Amino acid sequence: RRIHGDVPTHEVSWSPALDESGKGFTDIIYEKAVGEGIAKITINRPERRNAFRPQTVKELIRAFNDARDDSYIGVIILTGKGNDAFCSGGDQALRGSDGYADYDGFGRLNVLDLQVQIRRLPKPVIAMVAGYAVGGGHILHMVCDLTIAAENAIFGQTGPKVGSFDAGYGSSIMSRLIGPKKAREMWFLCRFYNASEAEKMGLVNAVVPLEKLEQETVKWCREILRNSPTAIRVLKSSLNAVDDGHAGLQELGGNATLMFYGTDEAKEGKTAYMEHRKPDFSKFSRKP
Ligand code: S0N
Repeated sequence: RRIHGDVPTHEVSWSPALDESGKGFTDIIYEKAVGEGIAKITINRPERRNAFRPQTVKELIRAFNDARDDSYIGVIILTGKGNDAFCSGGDQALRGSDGYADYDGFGRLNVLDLQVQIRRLPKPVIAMVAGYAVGGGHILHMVCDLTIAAENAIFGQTGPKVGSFDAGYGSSIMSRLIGPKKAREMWFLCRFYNASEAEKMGLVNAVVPLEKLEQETVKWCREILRNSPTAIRVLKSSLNAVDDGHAGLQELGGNATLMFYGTDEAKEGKTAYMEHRKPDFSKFSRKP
């Protein structure tokens, strides 16, 4: 017996979205699918192969926060504008001696905050990759939960070529994904890998023709959306827990607390406090 029928294949219709500040975006496009729980965040700097500057990252953080807080949204797509690049990493033109500087002259590496945000976000994030995902852009796709790649996608690290490196998630998660030897190869040699090589390495979940990229990604979103949001939420945090150390356990533990609050046992504790009486936990079994 099939639990679900076929995944709907109708075309998705995107509508522009804002966050609670009501301010628009310059470096990204933020959209939500009409009538379904999908948000799409697009890095919109195609003339720079979607390289990010601090402003881009600030806007990405705002959009991801909004998608997290919107209880109607269950899956988030991260992508880049155009077919040439998902993201080419930090904007090298703005790189100074203390990170990347734009609007106020201070250097920043705020993409690291974005990486953590995506890992902790209690909803799946899918990287939809056409063209180059290189440098810090490659790391962004790796911290996403799933990656759907177009046949023209190219993956690689460039840091050691341009005098930079990501010794955080960019190294540890890569090693987990493709194994320690291959991770060393990717970082030490700075080779580029095509989509089918990336699929064999375990870097991506699926490779599809470029013209089917969004259709296929939306199909994966719809399949996820049919499943239990709480199960997905807890699974995401449990899949990350070991690698994310105390912060990973905190996320997983937070989910346990969240669910415990819904039980009569937890409610008895709160109610007793509010009623200025001793809690009576005697009716709750100590399960084996
Ligand atoms: C992506 C590549 C391979 C595309 O080649 P293609 O198709 O031949 O296009 P180009 O002609 O090279 O590029 C078109 C225009 O876009 C500009 N451009 C491309 N990438 C960037 C970029 N990253 N920064 C600024 N400009 C970029 C080109 O200059 C060109 O413009 P015009 O026509 O005006 O010259 C190819 O473009 C390429 O190799 N790009 C550079 C890739 C790269 O080295 N990226 C930086 C790697 N480092 C990081 O990302 C570190 C950032 C990071 O995540 C991080 C992590 C941990 C700790 C710190 C950091 C941190 O933020 O530093």
